[in-house]
Amino acid sequence: MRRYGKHTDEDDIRSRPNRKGNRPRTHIRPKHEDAAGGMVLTVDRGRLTCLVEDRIVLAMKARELGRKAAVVGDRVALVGDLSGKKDTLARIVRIEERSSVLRRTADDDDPYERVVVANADQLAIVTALADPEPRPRLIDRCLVAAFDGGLEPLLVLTKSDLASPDKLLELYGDLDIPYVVTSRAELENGDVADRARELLDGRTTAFVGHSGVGKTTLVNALVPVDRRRTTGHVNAVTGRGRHTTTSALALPLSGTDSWVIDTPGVRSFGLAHVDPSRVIHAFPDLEAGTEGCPRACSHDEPDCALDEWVAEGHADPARLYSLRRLLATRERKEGD
Ligand SMILES: Nc1nc2c(ncn2[C@@H]2O[C@H](COP(=O)(O)OP(=O)(O)OP(=O)(O)O)[C@@H](O)[C@H]2O)c(=O)[nH]1
Ligand SMILES: [Mg+2]
Ligand SMILES: [Zn+2]
Repeated sequence: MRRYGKHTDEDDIRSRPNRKGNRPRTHIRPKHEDAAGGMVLTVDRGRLTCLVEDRIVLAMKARELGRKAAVVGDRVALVGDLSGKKDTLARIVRIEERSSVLRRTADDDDPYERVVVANADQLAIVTALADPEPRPRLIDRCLVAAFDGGLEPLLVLTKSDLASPDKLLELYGDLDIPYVVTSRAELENGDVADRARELLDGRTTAFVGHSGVGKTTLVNALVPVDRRRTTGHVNAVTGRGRHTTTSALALPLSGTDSWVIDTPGVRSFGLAHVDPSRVIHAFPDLEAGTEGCPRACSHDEPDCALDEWVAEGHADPARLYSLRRLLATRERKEGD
């Protein structure tokens, strides 16, 4: 598995620090043994906000990192002014190996792969039960990205004050994927925060989903008041959010060793980087049924054992439809 994307958000940003007064360049690069460790909290146009010990330090990528981009959640090594004082800028000289990588492409045929978040343990796939309408296909895509990137999935179904979770839970409730259902009232009286904390405790959780599903609202209910971010409104006509959140941000949960990472809403979750043979892992209810498949089965051919598996009632036909649709969109786009 390729651990780093070739193309990243930062590729087009060529940092040109003020050359004047710089030390002459040598061919022997220092190893930066004295560099301090930090964590990237957010990235804004080439400026990375990092947590170094208990200080917030603004930094930029050192030229020696080349095209490699640091993303939210990355553990990095920094040199330079680490005081965190106003108008100081440190340099990131190393990106440490990542324990997980959440990647996506804008579309299935888009080679421009971006790393959304690094080192998260858990992917909270946030879906509103209404306003905007739930779209299981996005859930399936996020599940694929989670399994592929080494994150454990968590389903978060929001706005249960507007619609019942029953239909979605029929599809996803038995998959051994933990889930939480939230509502406006429970967000406000703190119940959600208590229940969610158990699932978030000691881990780093990235929240993803369509715009307007309530990612930021939920994250705000979890973090201390002074850390809260702006939330948006869902357009009454289109039923879509307004993409209120524009950048990913890592926030600590108080009193625990846990982080939540709020991310901007996505329209789609392209999976061009995922090998088709790995897609089935995100469908644990179907994976068991592939034992009877011919070798290298595409799962969309006459001898595929999944039709029988579903006919025998082992899995919901909608799940097989979703798997095939996902595989088909990927294949068609890859073929041309
Ligand atoms: N009725 C209801 N509304 C909610 C709930 N949770 C969030 N909302 C509302 O949904 C709207 C969008 O919430 P946000 O938290 O900004 O959504 P988001 O997922 O962060 O959206 P982006 O930042 O655009 O990706 C706001 O008006 C929230 O008040 C809920 O449980 N019930
Ligand atoms: Mg938001
Ligand atoms: Zn098959």
